[in-house]
Amino acid sequence: MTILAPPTQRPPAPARLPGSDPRLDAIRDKVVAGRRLSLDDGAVLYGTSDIWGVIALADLVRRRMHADTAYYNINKHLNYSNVCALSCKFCEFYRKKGDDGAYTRDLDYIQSEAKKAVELGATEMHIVGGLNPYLPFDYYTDMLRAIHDVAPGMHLKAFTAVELVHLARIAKVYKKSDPQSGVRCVLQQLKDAGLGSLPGGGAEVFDDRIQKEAWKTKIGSDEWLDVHLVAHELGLNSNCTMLYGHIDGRRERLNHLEILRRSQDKALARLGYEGDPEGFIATGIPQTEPIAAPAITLSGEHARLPTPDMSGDSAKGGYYQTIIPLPFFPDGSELEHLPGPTGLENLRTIAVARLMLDNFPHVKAFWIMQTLPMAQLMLEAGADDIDGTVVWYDITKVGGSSTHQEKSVTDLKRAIREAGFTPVERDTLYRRVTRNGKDWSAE
Ligand code: V47
Repeated sequence: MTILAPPTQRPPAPARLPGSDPRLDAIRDKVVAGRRLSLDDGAVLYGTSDIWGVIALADLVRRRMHADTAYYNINKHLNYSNVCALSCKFCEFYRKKGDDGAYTRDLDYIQSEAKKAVELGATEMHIVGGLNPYLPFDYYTDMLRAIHDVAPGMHLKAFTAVELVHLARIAKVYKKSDPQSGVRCVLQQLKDAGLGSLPGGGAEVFDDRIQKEAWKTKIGSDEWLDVHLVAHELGLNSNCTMLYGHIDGRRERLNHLEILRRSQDKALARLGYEGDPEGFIATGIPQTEPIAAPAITLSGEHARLPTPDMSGDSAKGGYYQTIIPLPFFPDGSELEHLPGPTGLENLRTIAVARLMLDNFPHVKAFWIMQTLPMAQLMLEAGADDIDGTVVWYDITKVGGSSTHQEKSVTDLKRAIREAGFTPVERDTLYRRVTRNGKDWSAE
């Protein structure tokens, strides 16, 4: 017979659960107080075996910013050409002119895709391609105008920083001595033609060693950051990515996040936000001159940054909206011999990004690359967005899937609800969308 000990004789409850890491206590105190984490804190978050402790901290930040909201959108990706002057080792998308499967879409094709997007009720087209040396600059402005002719309300999130430097070169306005002015010139023309924001691609990992080994001839971190700075100055919002799990290490990822965090500090300082010594954001007090940026931490409802006004003189309100950690897919690339990151590394990386990027309103688990089941889990690990319905995606094909990678709104909402969150349709600028059939309006 088992005799239960009376309550007074039970051993005291352990101070922490088995497997939990005491080093996370000090980090939790900082997170609770809204203070910025250091790179050393980041190394603990990456190094600890208590991955569930890390996830719980990221969830705390995510819920403080977005409660149980999880965003999705109705969008369509368009890859206008896969012909590329570069041959990055991680990329299975690029082709050389004349190769099997090389394509460049004409304006009729692009317009018909835009019409299909309207039929689907899409609010966004995400448009990127290779650095095609055979297309003139006019192709790009004509493309944006052609889409707007048939889809006037569509937000065009288009062209990565790498493409924009390429466009400045083919438009013959690029000067090595002053790369920003050429990029400003093409961005202004693209904006006049209907460009709405910049996607986050092409950032890879900001590190010279890795760049030399895996994407030698691509622009480096300084130029990538310059392009986004100019976009922000022109009132365009942008996103950023981190391509990880190839020849990079965790320390390099943390450096990448730190560089992005500092870049966002500057964008928010230009917007008039002041850093608070205690870490919590002080609401915007406009400053006359852009300053060396203080650390600015977003917290609570302040995670809702103002939608930039893209017109006239007030067009200086751009910032990074979301970080999208992208797990490396080896298949078909020159780095095919590498295994790619594991599911737990993907979960941890989303959580670390949420915790380190305290001045980013959003963290996206891009379901196409993470898979929808993993994106569901990531909503509990710091992510508040899973991207959209997508339809066709040509850059990575997970597990041998075709370019047709589509989810219905019902699929996305079901996945979000099942994970315990409330699905909210957003537009590209994270405004809530209200629908009446195919017609929609944003907040
Ligand atoms: O720039 C290329 C990456 C990016 C591979 O801004 C690869 O909302 C993994 O930037 N394995 C394009 N990744 C995707 C992208 C993106 C996606 C979703 C939303 C947004 C946004 C941006 O894909 C490229 C590159 O970094 N990539 N090859 C690969 N084998």
